[in-house]
Amino acid sequence: MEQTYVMIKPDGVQRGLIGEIVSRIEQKGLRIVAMEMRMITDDIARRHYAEHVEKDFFKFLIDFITSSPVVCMVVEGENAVAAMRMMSGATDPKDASVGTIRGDFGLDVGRNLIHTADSLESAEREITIHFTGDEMVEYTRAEETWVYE
Ligand code: D4T
Repeated sequence: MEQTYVMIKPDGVQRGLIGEIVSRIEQKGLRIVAMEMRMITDDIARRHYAEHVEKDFFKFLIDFITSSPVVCMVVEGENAVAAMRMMSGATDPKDASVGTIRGDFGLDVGRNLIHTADSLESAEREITIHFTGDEMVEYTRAEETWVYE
């Protein structure tokens, strides 16, 4: 089982897409083991997006992600990192396939609705930034014998 970090960005919250996105995660069969609505602080935002500090869109990104509440989650399951990236779609919604969250609901790269960690290493780093161990729960979903062989 892998764990990944997922965040519904301010545009996803403001556009009333929390339920839709959470529903897709549940319907995929993945297990949400931590979830909280928060305002991201400037400090947390800079740590989260540290790899982009030199990019010209960095200031925009920090301003955007701290502008309104987000929903932070830890999502668990087999191949959870890749599964969530596939469900989110390409970074720029203009390139994202229909059927993905960005492909179905987005139009602009600066309003791409959801963040999901891009590797296991990133997932571990991001989970540590956003959650403490005791904020995550351990359980199985009753339907899991019907999700996994
Ligand atoms: P995140 O990290 O938000 O899940 O997006 P991705 O993993 O798919 O893409 P990323 O790290 O390359 O980009 C981070 C974040 O920056 C915004 N962005 C990106 C932007 O505003 N302008 C740009 O030109 C790019 C490349 C969108 C996502």
